[in-house]
This record gives sequence, structure tokens and C-alpha cells, in this order.
Amino acid sequence: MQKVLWCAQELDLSYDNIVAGQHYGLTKEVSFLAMNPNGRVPVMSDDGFILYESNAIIRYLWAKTLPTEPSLQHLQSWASQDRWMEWTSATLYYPLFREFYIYFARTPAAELNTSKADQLHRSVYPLLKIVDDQLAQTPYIAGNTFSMADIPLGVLVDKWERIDQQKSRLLNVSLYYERLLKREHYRNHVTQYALNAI
Ligand SMILES: N[C@@H](CCC(=O)N[C@@H](CS)C(=O)NCC(=O)O)C(=O)O
Repeated sequence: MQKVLWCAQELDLSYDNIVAGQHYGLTKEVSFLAMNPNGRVPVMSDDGFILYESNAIIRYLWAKTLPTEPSLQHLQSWASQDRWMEWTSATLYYPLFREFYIYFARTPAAELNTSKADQLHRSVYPLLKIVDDQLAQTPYIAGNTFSMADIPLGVLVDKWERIDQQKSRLLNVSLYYERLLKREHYRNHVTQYALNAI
């Protein structure tokens, strides 16, 4: 949900934000399940067109900003962004990053097990290093300007930066985080929420 609201605001789109999910409930009600049989948020309605899956919603909203007849250059830029969105979901997030941040978000500090924490940290580090190497080449993950690919990744980088205390090791990721923190919508929809929000 966070990343979809962030995307909509970045694109200056107006939306009716009807809150559901977690303590707000509604997701198991018949009317909600008719929109998303998985009973999960986010779900978007655009003039009656219903769409669920956060990355599909982001792509849909972002596609609305493309010219009606995109050039090959537009399509290649799109493909590069899409590649990073796929990578963020299918390689970085699931299962390693999810397991990593949930452990830190849900374990009281006094109960953290050092060897488990180290093992989880070591499992995600090589993936974050791939992000760091790319950010050494370009200020945003898919190029020189902010794009839809920064939306899902930005949510995970916020968690990484809050958990990882050895910031100098992945300097380009930390500098990227500082760059994102300058964006009002990132601060409003991502960083002000609890570590276990997604
Ligand atoms: N792959 C889905 C995952 C959606 C998902 O797991 N949503 C969680 C919240 S982050 C949810 O709706 N949980 C049930 C609830 O909150 O009622 C997406 O990206 O949209």
C-alpha cells in the first residue's frame, strides 16, 4: 500500500484512499474479495477498472505517463525499469529480504540472536551489493532519473538502512537513501511507517 500511494503522489494523480487491511480489516469481506480474491491490499479502482498486485498497479499508473506512441527508446527505458522491479520482487525480496527484515522488525532488541542476525545479514548483503554497484553508475536504480523501479526498491532500502548500522560498507545505497529522503512523498509514505509495514 505504501508504495502505491507513493507512486500515485509522485505522478500527481488524485485518488480516493479507502483504507483496508491489517487492523483496518475489510479485506475478508465479500465486497472486497470480489475485487481481490486473495483478500489483500492494495487494490486500485480507476473509473471502475479494478487492479490488484502492487507492482502491477505501479506499472499501470506509470504507463499512463508514457506518450501514446512510445519510441523504441521509451520502450527500452521501460524494460530496464521493469527488469529492476522484477529483480526487486523475485530475487531481492522473496524469500531472503523478507525473512531478514521480518526478523529484525518483530524480534525485541533484547531477544535478537547474534548468530541468526549475522546469518540473515550475510544472506542479503550480496544482493544489496548488486544494488550498490548499479548505484555507483547511476543515481537512480534504472538510470539518471527517478523511475517506477525506485518505488519498490525504495521501500526495501528504507528497511535496510534502518537495520544495517555499518553504512559505509554500501556507501552508494546510503547515498541513494539520502537522495530518496529528499522526496516529500517518500518521507510521507515510506519512512515514517514502522519497519514491518510494506
Ligand atoms: N503481492 C501482493 C502482496 C499483498 C499483501 O501481502 N498485502 C498484505 C499487506 S502488506 C495484506 O493485504 N495482508 C492482509 C491484510 O492486511 O488484511 C502485492 O504486492 O500487492
